[in-house]
Amino acid sequence: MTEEEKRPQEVSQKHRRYYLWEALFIAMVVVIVIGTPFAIYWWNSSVVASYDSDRVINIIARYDVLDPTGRWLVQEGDGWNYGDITAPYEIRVKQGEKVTLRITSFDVLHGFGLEDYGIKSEQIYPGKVTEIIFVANKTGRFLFKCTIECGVGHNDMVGELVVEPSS
Ligand SMILES: [Cu+2]
Repeated sequence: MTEEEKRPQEVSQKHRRYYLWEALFIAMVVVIVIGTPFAIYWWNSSVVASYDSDRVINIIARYDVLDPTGRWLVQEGDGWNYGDITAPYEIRVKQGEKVTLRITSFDVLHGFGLEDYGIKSEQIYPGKVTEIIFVANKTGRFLFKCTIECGVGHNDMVGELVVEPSS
């Protein structure tokens, strides 16, 4: 076999190897893109199931630049529905319940302050869940606010904790 005859074969073999890597890479991307939401869903629901609180309430702090409005999206159970801007600004519990708030941010840094219960969170980051656990021992309506100057809609970020009598 002369050198001239060998060359085309080498080239096509190299190409085949290249396509194999490309196919592998595409398969990996597909697995990550499709698998990530499932993994997050599974992780969230397993975490919720493992709390020993009476109530587990998810809250998303969301600052909308276009409105511009700051919002608290209060979602009980295993929801993390970032787009649900009609979610109430209200946390409703019964007296004596042990409450776990799992707060995250949609966008920028926020803070959660519930003065009447002596609660002031650390900084709430997007993509990270900040937990606050307390026992709702006082009945009434208590305001909670954003404690970090997050933008023009910052002052709108006022919600209410409603603690109903247990009897
Ligand atoms: Cu704020």
